[in-house]
Amino acid sequence: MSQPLDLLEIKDFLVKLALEAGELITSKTGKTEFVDKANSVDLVTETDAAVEKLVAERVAATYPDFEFMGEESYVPGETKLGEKPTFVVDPIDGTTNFIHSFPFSCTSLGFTVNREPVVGVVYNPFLKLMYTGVKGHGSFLNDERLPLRKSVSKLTLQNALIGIEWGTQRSGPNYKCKVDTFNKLAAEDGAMVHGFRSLGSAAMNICAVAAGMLDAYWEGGCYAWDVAAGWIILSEAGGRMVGGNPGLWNPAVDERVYLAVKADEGSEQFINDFWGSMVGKLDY
Ligand code: LIP
Repeated sequence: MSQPLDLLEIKDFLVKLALEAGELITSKTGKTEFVDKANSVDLVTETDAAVEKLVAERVAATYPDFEFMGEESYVPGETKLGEKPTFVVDPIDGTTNFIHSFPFSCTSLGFTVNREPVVGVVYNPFLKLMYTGVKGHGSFLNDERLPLRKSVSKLTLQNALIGIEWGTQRSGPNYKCKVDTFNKLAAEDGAMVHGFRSLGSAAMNICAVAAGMLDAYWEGGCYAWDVAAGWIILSEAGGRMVGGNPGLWNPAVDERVYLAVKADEGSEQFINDFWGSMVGKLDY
């Protein structure tokens, strides 16, 4: 019978690896040419690839029997997230931030079993923010347990500070759904929420929700590697990840449409109110 997984040992391995990856990331920021992927706002650099290579090599050397899924080696239609223990990695989440030297990029190192995130490490080497989460063992920002901020009032849509992203699709029905929903949420004759923030990194947005710095984060179009690590960090902080479309209470990690909500007694009502404010549906 295979040995039970030591999730805390895996977390420690990923923290050490994140620090090593962070050294590489900070050494290259502002010095790396970028190229387009799907279009002129979907960007990648040779540093993304170099960091993924480093992470993949360390994982293969330490956990040769586990699977690996990374953004830069993903092959659409071929790479599938299976039930085996899998490292689900975005070497640099917030690549556009990295290119612009805006200090909100991170390495996002997730670990799933049966497609469920169980260990997550998200490290922003510019601001020295190490977010960690292990199933059943809580989540932390550096040495502080999450959430850092207790709600001063019950979470409501009107009082919410919401993480959003424009993403890389800038035309078509998904873009229209986002823009129309942003407007409905912000407008005086809509929900008139307190505000929006776009950190430019799904992982950083989710960790900000886990910490209680954001009340929620809504996005469609990102992938399992963008969210896997943040997901367990969020849930171990008492937060909740539901789908980015109405009624999707239990999304898969590769659902590609997400709504992260902080720990709060009002979160279920918030989720229903948010979904009720959407204009159209996301389809990725
Ligand atoms: C980014 C995501 C972000 C999304 C961007 C991009 P990347 O990941 O974290 O949420 O809005 O379009 O996909 O490409 O920087 O690893």
